[in-house]
Amino acid sequence: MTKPTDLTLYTASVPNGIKVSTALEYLELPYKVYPIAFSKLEQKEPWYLEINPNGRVPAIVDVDSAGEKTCVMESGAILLYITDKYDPENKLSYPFGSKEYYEMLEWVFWQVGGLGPMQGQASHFLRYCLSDNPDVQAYGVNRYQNETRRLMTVLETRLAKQKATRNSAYLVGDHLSVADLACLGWVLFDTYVGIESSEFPLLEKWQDEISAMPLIKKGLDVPTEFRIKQVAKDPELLKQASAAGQSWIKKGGEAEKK
Ligand SMILES: N[C@@H](CCC(=O)N[C@@H](CS)C(=O)NCC(=O)O)C(=O)O
Repeated sequence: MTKPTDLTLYTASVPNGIKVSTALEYLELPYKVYPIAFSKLEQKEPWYLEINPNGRVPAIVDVDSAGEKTCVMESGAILLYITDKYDPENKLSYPFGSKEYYEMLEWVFWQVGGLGPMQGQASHFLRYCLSDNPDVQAYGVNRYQNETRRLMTVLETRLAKQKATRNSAYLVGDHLSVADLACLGWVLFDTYVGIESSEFPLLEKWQDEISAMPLIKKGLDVPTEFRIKQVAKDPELLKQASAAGQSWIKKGGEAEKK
């Protein structure tokens, strides 16, 4: 069985969500989308916590033809679940046990343990900081923007090495894999955290080329049109995005404290 019978993706138009929708689209798998409304704190509702006890997106529920239900949370685990189950031809992965398979794991784990959390904090302090103290904001922006830049330098260096040693434009092996999609979800939000794409020329070319692939483009537009590059360049749209984010982050923090 290489196609899901009944798979639902719970997601929003955010870095961790688009990692999964781009993978599902690239593999041309059938799936349903349930858009999670952050403004209504739907990600903290009891029914959703049954699926993802961490109260975050993404999550998937995969019901097989025998009615057996599997819930998976954590974007990295979801990407590996999808490729393990539904990518037998390794279009977006590498054969289990191969050198490239472990390199793919390295970059997926590197992203979920490093780039995601650090860039998420850069985004928090730059766009959604709830403190009125400008020193608090400046410290957070400085610390996490610098760390995000350092991590993007690691990606830039990896791409240079891949080009030199394998003549490859991808993070692992000779083709696109979930390692690229895990990182792409965040790299596309670079300008939003005050980092110009042009600071990292290889990474800029990598993100432009991958996001222009028709199936990837389709996945970026799940559950709504992907507009972060436009938003990041428009002061009015940025103001609206910050205000909306601050509002649910404040309510979400209070709900989680309870
Ligand atoms: N480690 C998790 C992180 C998930 C995460 O933080 N998702 C964010 C969106 S990018 C979210 O759901 N935020 C909602 C909230 O904080 O309540 C993963 O990789 O899936």
